[in-house]
Amino acid sequence: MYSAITVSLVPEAKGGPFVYWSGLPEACADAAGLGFAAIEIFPRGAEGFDRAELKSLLSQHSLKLAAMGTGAGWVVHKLSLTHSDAAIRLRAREFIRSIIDLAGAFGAPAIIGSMQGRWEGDVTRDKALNLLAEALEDLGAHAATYGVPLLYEPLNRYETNLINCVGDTASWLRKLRTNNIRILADLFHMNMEESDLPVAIREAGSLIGHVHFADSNRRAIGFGHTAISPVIAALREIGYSGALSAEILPQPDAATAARQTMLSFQRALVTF
Ligand SMILES: [Mn+2]
Repeated sequence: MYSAITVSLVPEAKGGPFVYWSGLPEACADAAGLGFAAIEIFPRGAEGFDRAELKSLLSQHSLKLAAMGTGAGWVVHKLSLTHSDAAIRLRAREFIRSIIDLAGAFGAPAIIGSMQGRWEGDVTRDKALNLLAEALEDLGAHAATYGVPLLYEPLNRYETNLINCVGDTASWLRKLRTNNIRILADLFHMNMEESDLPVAIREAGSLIGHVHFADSNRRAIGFGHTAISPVIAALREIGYSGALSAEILPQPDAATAARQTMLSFQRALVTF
């Protein structure tokens, strides 16, 4: 396992669960200074993204790119893979494809979270899940050309009505033709939806490809009431070797949230 911390480059997402908001140079310097191994970026889009700057910052600070989010497609452009309008669904897919290309060039996977949308109106739950499955087949195959998986994140009930639990996600993914989708286990969403976090992690096993490391209240681990040691033990048991990425609110401030995350690794005896 390795440590990672989130950076938002999307002003419209202000208030969202990302630690750093003041640009990549500051985020990389601070993350590396605290001993993080990687950053996870929430970009505004692939267009206009300064790839050369990212490459140079990662190398300068010996950081790796853990993953890139696609949520700006929803936050900024209101795109979703399950929208009732086929033209919007197509634009959603192209937006995600462009992030797969951007992250893939750095050997990192893209994340499908809020871009999954929700079922409503003319779109039944079955139809939405079929639309989502079709998109994952296509985008999962595209991610494979970079030798990376595509990450799918089950969200809590207030953010989607499609699939909320890790176990249900695992059963659903096992029915797809592609074997290149991995589950993003977000401990904040899981705190709301699972009856037992370690059990859910063990059940999904090798399908887990990324972890959003957040406490029950979306703050740094240790600032809420999630028992983290059994979660770490379950991740060890399934042989998880991916990121523990702090997708958390910058509370009381970014520096304290980042430091608390590092402290929580030490307290849970996570060694990298
Ligand atoms: Mn998340």
